[in-house]
Amino acid sequence: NLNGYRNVDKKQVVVGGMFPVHRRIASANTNSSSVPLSLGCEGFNFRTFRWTQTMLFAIDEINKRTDLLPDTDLGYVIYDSCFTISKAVEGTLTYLTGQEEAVPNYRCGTGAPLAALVGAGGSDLSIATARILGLYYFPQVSYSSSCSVLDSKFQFPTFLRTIPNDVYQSEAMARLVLHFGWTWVGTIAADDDYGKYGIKAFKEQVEEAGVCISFSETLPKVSSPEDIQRIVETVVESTAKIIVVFSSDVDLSPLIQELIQHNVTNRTWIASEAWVTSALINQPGVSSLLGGTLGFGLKRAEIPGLQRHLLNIDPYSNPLTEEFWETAFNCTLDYGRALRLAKTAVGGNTSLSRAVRGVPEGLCSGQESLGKLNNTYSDVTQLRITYSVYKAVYTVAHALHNMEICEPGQGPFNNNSCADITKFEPWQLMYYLKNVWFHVPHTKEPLFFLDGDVDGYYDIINWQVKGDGEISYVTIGRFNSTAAPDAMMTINNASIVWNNDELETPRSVCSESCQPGTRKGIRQGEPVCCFDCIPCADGEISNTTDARECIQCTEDYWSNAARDTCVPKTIEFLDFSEPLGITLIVISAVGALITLAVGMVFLVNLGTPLVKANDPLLSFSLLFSLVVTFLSSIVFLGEPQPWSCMTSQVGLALGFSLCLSSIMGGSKSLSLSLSLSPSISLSLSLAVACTVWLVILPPHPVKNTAAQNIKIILECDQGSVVFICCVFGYDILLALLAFLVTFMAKSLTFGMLVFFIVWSSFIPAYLSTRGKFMVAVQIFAILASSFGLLACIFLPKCYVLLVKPEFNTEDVMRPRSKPRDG
Ligand code: TCR
Repeated sequence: NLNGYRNVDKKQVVVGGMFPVHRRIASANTNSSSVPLSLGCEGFNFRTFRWTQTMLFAIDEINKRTDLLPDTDLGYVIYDSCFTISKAVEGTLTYLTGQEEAVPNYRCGTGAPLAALVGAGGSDLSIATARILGLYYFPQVSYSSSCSVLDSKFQFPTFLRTIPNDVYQSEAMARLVLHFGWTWVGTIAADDDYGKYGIKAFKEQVEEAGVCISFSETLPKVSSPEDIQRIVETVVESTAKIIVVFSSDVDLSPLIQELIQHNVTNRTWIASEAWVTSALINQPGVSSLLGGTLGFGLKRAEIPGLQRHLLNIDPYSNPLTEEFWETAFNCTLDYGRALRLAKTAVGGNTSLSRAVRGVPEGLCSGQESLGKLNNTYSDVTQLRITYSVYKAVYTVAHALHNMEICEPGQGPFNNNSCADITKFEPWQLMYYLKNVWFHVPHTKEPLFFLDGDVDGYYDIINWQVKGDGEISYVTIGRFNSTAAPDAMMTINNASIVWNNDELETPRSVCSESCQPGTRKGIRQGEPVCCFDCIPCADGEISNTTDARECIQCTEDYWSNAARDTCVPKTIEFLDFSEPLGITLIVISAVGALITLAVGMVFLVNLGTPLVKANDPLLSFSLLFSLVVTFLSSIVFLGEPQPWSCMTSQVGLALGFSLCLSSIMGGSKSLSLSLSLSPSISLSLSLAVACTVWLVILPPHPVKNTAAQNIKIILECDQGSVVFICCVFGYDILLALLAFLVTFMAKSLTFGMLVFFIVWSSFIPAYLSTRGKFMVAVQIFAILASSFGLLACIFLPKCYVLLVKPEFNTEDVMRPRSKPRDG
């Protein structure tokens, strides 16, 4: 540990410092048969040693100033926490109680009060020390403990920090991931409070925004090759191209080494503040793995004079500088000096952090040039945590200064009293620390605390590989928690260089998004970002990308081939203008005309025996009914209207019944004197029934959307199935009767046979067609049966009347009709 004073004439205050100068403690001695000793440390860390020297530099600077603490000199005690909680606690207890044997106890020895502890490094260490210090209301100002749990003033009443709370960093990371549209990321966290809480906050924020976590791994605290191997496998196997790492450089470095061995490339790493500019990670050979990394760095500052101070340290001043020197130059310091050290070591513990190391070969003089040593210790280009240390020391100094300049009678304490800088209570300094407000020297940054925290400000740093394979840190944006929500993060996308000099922003999605026409189908047991795109079913569409559901088209619409819009269904009915319609009209018109012509022929030959023999009235009513049926077939055509629906079937039914009853009446065998009356009365009764039908449940046009998906069929709803069955059942009955009657009369049978054949083949044909062709089939049946009747009944008669009038005599007629008349 280091300690020192400058000027013995002034009042003195001691500031404590705690830095993780070593990376770990030496492995424990498990032998419990001897007195357990405090463990030594190993793994000298040049970066954190620079922080230590920065604290000394800042104290030196303050002591030299005449405007800050003019009458007081700051001393210091520095502990090495060895990156380990137990060491940090040990140091805190030593600091508070002064039990350490090897160094003078300032509190008791000189009466100089202890001010505050600057430290203790990682959050897990600070949490431990802050709990102990909090018991005594002893202030602690941390330069690197950023974990969000430390913001609880209830648990850590005397904890302040000059590094922003990690909630800001987690938010910034989440925004970064969302900014680039990455929805599939892997996370790696250190096994400490920093890693766990940091990654937890990040995950919460991105998952809320729909990002999925491909894997979450935890880095081991104690070296464990199996764990590292497992993480490497996860990283290699995962399809996530973005990996967020919340860890300190010390914990991450073994993984990075292993990944380089495995030649892992093509990933973009998101770095937390603790490793973003670390020389421990940025070693030669990482460029293919870590080129293009994006990360968050604290505010950077130039501290004039710091480099000179760093290069001018005296290797002999204390055990840490000695170890630094020997590690840096890989030698053993001058023999005489080493001997003296050995002597002090005989007396017992030399320091809390006795280094455990082999003594290298070769001697060094202590005159070696640090400037020539290209080492992260003397690199002052990335002063971020270093700057935070600098601010922490100044914070304590300014609080002490305010305490010193307190005017008696105007102080903040009981009865407006002041605290005495030579013997104050820790809580009195805490009061000044909380209310400190000053500009940091050189950078002029204003510094104050809000609930012990400072504002969240980060540079967004991009690792850009230069020609020679070296990596430079380029600031490509910034995050500022005090800005308006949408202005917090600014990124200059164009200045980013991605991994492997890729020009495009890398993509990291589990499944590509679903195009319109498809919907997301979840995969059982996988995160929501992983899905299949399932085409929409017939009649359903999706018009957005990544639709969760397909939308059913409304009744009159149907999906197009691409399934991305609903198109109106085509409307279908048998129109007059189309070829089939025209043909049918022509045929039925021809039929009607022929019927009329036959009527004319009969009228002209009214007096002839042939016409007379066939009851001209009945013939005319038969011809009339045929005209009606021919014309009724036309009504079936065209877009169905209320009137056409009502007339078509009814007209047909009436036409048929008139026709059939006329045929029946025409057969003399029934010997009905009034041959016309039965047909008229039969048809009349049907007409009454039809009127009832039309009034109660009238047929009406409907849109049939159910029969066919892509078409709307315009057709007539017959209103009542019962009625139409009755009406045509009646017709069938008449037809049967007519057939029977004509069969017995041995005349007209052929016409009725045609009629039956047509209508019995009509039924299956009708039932097996759809849409407008149903109408056509029905019309065909009507026309065929009407033509059949017309031809069978009237063709022979017209032949006689027109071609062979010589047969149209009483003689010819009589013998044939005589047996019938009986
Ligand atoms: N806060 C970390 C520790 C840490 C650190 C660093 C360690 C930070 N930055 C740089 C080494 C180097 C930020 C913590 O634990 O809170």
